[in-house]
Amino acid sequence: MSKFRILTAIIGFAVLALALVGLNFSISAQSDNSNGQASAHIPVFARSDRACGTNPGDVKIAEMENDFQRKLNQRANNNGDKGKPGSTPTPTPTPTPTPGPGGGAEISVYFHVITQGSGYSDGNIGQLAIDAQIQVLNDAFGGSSGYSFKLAATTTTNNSTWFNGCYGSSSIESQMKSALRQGSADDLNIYSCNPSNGILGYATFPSSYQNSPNLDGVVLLYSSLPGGTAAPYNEGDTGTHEVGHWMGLYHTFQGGCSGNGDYVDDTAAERSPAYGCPGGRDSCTGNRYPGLDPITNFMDYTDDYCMFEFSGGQQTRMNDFWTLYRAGK
Ligand SMILES: [Ca+2]
Ligand SMILES: [Ca+2]
Ligand SMILES: [Ca+2]
Ligand SMILES: [Zn+2]
Repeated sequence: MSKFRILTAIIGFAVLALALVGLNFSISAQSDNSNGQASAHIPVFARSDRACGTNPGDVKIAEMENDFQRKLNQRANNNGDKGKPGSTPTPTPTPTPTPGPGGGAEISVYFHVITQGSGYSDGNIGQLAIDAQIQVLNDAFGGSSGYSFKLAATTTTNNSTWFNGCYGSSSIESQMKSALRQGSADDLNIYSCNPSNGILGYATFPSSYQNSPNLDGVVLLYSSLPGGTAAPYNEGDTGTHEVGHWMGLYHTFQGGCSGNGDYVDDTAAERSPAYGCPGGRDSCTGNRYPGLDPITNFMDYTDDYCMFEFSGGQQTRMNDFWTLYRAGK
């Protein structure tokens, strides 16, 4: 390519980017009432709006990873070092790279629909959307991951406090989940409602179950389910993403370009969330950070159509968390 063509391409890209920013701004500015809907509960998402409420801080992550390593080491000691002379029960600092045994299971899903009335924008999403969400989970976690999801029960609760307060108030969250949660550590409880602050969903991590079993599960914006009104986040992959957290995964941009990132080796480091579907994005560069950003990964913030995969390392991590924290528990 000549210098002139490169320059032209750069200018073209800059113009396009500015146009997109402008578009974004106008959508955000009008999002309250420009879609002709009387209800304020139908969100219109600008491209930069995906927000997940599952954001553990460094201290929490260190706690979870320490606990995870302790359990991995315990398992390694039980399996490999039994009776070996000189083997010591104290945990070694080296992580065990062996993939988790087993992995894969049929997971019972308890789906809790929270409403504030009978209309769609009141959260009354209908059975078809729930069935479609289960199918999306099966497509995402089936195959080589080997997890399938089966709807065990659906509950519907008309409670506007729970519907609008299902995120951001620990007392409302606790009240709602304590009243509705079913099953044990290996059962998935999903709540559909209207989390505030543009949050599309949030989840609890496997290690949280032991101390807070009642809070275990996934909360989803009702309109993020397949066919919902939260475009471009309405193909059910908010559900996939949050169940990914529930299975032990962090965001692909966790930790940015430094440290352990998302604690998965085969997902390229990523400085910040990717929105839309920015092909070719490379936010951590140089020899230490080979590979383009994992924008097609379910654990990034891209549009639903753009995210379609978990990496092999993520599958291994999910298997380890499944067997150590959830299976049969
Ligand atoms: Ca990584
Ligand atoms: Ca890179
Ligand atoms: Ca997708
Ligand atoms: Zn998330």
